[in-house]
Formats: sequence, structure tokens, C-alpha cells
Amino acid sequence: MSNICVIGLGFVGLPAAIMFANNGHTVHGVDIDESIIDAVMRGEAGGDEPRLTDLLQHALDVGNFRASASTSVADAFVIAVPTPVRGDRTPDMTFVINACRSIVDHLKPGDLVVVESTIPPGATANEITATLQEGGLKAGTDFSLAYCPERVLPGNIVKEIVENDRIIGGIDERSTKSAVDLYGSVVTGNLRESDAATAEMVKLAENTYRDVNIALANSLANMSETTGVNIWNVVEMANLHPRVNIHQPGPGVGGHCIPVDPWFLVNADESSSKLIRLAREVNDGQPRIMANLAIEALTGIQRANAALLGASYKPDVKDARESPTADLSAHLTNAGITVSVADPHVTEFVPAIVPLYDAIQDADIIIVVVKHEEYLQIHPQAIAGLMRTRTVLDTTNALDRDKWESSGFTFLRYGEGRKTC
Ligand code: SAJ
Repeated sequence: MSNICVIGLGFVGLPAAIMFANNGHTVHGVDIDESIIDAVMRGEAGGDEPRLTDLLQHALDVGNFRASASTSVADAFVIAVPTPVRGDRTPDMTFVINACRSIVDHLKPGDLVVVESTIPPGATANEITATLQEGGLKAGTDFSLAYCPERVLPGNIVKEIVENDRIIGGIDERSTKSAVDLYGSVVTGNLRESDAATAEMVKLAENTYRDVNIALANSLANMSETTGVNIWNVVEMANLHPRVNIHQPGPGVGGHCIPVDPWFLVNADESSSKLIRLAREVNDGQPRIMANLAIEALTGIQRANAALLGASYKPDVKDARESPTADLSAHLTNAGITVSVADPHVTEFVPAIVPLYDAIQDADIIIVVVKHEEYLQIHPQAIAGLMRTRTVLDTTNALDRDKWESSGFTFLRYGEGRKTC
């Protein structure tokens, strides 16, 4: 059993802290946000993770877990704080470096420091090592240092944090072994030993792979206006090929990972990452394409009203970070269209979230931006009478065309194209 200090109690750090605490370790969770500390100590895990609250309560009940604002002495320190990009798309390592600084005063020979946060290539060996050594101890010689990226899927974290294979990249062999011992006590997936630089690139490659493939899907979908071909059918049939996995087109790429992490690679090597930058530009351009489809559909309607359904970054979660809905709303507003936004899970958003029927009331168009389960159950005939004119734009291939058209709606689906050739 070890004393573990987990720094950062967000969507990765809190589940990690609870996982360690429920597997025999004594865990001290640290966060700079007092409201998070208070909620956690009340047994409230927040977020959308099934079972996480129960597991937190169990860790608190057995006395293996506590949370506070200040780092303490431990055998192992796990850093799981955010690494956003600035407005100029350069990585912001402030939180990671501050976390390292908070460890220095408590670091002692034989300790282990693990970074889970997504970081730029080379950061473990460079700024992280330099900061941790500010107290006089030497990384590798006096304490172990490893990079162990997370790959859990929000919405399924409790399962994946234990079962997913993990890459363990130490700055030296002993650091790798020390981190393997720690994660081996709780992770049932395979622990793949490597070095820190490789592990850093694995994480960035995983998310960049996804962003580039989403950009490919979106590019193919954007051709459907020219080809007149239904891209959803194309993707479904192309993926019947045993070695093809075209992703799903959509209104844009949100979340605090996929739209962020590829910029770390662009920033590290601009000349070699042209494809990666271009994919980011394609995906960031999607909300404007959705807005143009809606604006075209509203031609001739003065002072049109649009109801946007879905504010979160992906279905059935309440996280709205980098949500495409925000840009889509801005483009429509700039075109003189009045926008209302509804979402069954999100509470904090700009523009403010309104109830579904309030958003639809007097709307000229409904734009489905997120494929929330609730929206699949909407009965068009139940809402048709609320609208001023009845048009629906489905940007996520969520809705049944016949169901809506039979209720008198003009039905538009992004990526279906219109026969023009
Ligand atoms: N999206 C598409 N088309 C797709 C898939 C996703 O437009 O085919 C959009 C989603 O709507 C969403 C965004 O991309 O706006 C990101 O969605 P996501 O499904 O990638 O979900 P994340 O960001 O919650 O999780 C990803 C995962 N990474 C990979 O699948 C490679 C997860 O395993 C990572 O741990 C997580 O990023 C992270 O924290 O890095």
C-alpha cells in the first residue's frame, strides 16, 4: 500500500484517485478549486460517470481518501491537471508546472512522480524534470519520473480506467518499473513499458488520429453538395471494407482533448504537421458550414428564429467545452437570426439554455447539433404546431426523415447532398 497524492480532481484525476483509494492505497486528492474539494468531500463526484459517486462514497467511508487544496508528503504523486492551448494555439503548461512546483517541497528520495496530463513532446524530460529538480533532488537518481497518458472515454471512465491498456514511459528504466508497480496494483489492462518521449507521442498520436479521421469524414460530407451522394450511406458501406474505418461527419469537433491535442504537434514541428493543422482547420470550419445550410434554408424569412438542439460536445454528456454549438450560434446571430439553445444535460452555456419547447416556440428551423438520446424520441407532430415555419436541419444523422416529413416538416440532413450532377 502506498500514500498517493493525486493533483487535479477533474474528469481524469478524480476517477484515478478513487481507483487507487479503492485498491488499498491511501489517497490525498488536491485541487485549486475549493468548490470541487467541498463537493468531493461531500461524496459528490459530479460529471456524467455512472458508478463514480458510489465508488467515491466507498473510498470516503473506508477512510482511504480525502481532498484538500494543498499537496502533502506521499510515496507517489500523480499529476492530472488540464493542459489547454492559448489563443495562439500554443500549449499552456501553467497548471502542470504549478503542480510540479507544489510537489517539490514534499518530494523525498525514492518517491515516484507520474504525469497523466496530455503534454507537448519532450515536456517530461525538459520543463517537468527541471521544475521537479528545483528542490535539489535529481530525477531518475533520487526520485522516479514517468509519463502515463490516460485514454479513458468520458461517459465510460470507471470501466476504462481499470481495463484499458496503459503506456508507462519512465525517464529511465527504474522510473518505468516504479510506475508499473503502482499502476499494476489497480489496472487490469496490459501495461506497456516504454520511455517518456514515446509515451507522450502515443497520447498525441491517438487523439490526432481521431481528429484527422473526423476531418476526412467531414471533407467527404462537404463534397455531398457537389456529388449529390448521401455520405452517411457512403461511410456505412465503405466501412464494410475489412480495413476501412471512416469516422462520422458532423457539425464540428468539441471536447477539451480532440480539438486541443493536435495543436501540440503542430506547435512542436510546423513544417511536418501540415496535414494535422489542415484537419484542425477543416473541423473548426464545420459550424460555419452548418450555419450556411440553415441560412440558405431560411431565405426569404425576415427576422428568422432558430432552435439549436444540443449544446454539449457529444451525445448524452453535460460537458460543453469547445462545443461546436457555440460557434454555430454565433454565425447564425451574425446573420441576423435569433437563436435559442436547448440541451437536456448542459446547464451553463452562452446563449443561456432554455427548455426544449421554449426553444422551439415560434422557431422557423430546428437544428439538431448533438445526437442526444432525448432528441431521437421527439414526436414531430407534437411540436409542429409550436413553430412558425417547419424546417429541420439534422447535422448528426440523428433523425428519421419520413417521421418528420410526414408531420409537414421540410427535412434537411447535412451530408445528404442534392442531386446536382
Ligand atoms: N466526433 C465526430 N465524429 C466522430 C467521432 C467524434 O465528429 O466520428 C466529435 C464528437 O462529436 C466530439 C468530438 O469529436 O465533438 C470528440 O469526441 P470523442 O468521441 O473523441 O470523445 P472524447 O474527446 O470524449 O474522447 C477522446 C478519446 N480519444 C480517442 O478516441 C482517440 C478518449 O479515448 C480520450 O481519452 C479522450 O479523447 C481524451 O481525454 O484524450
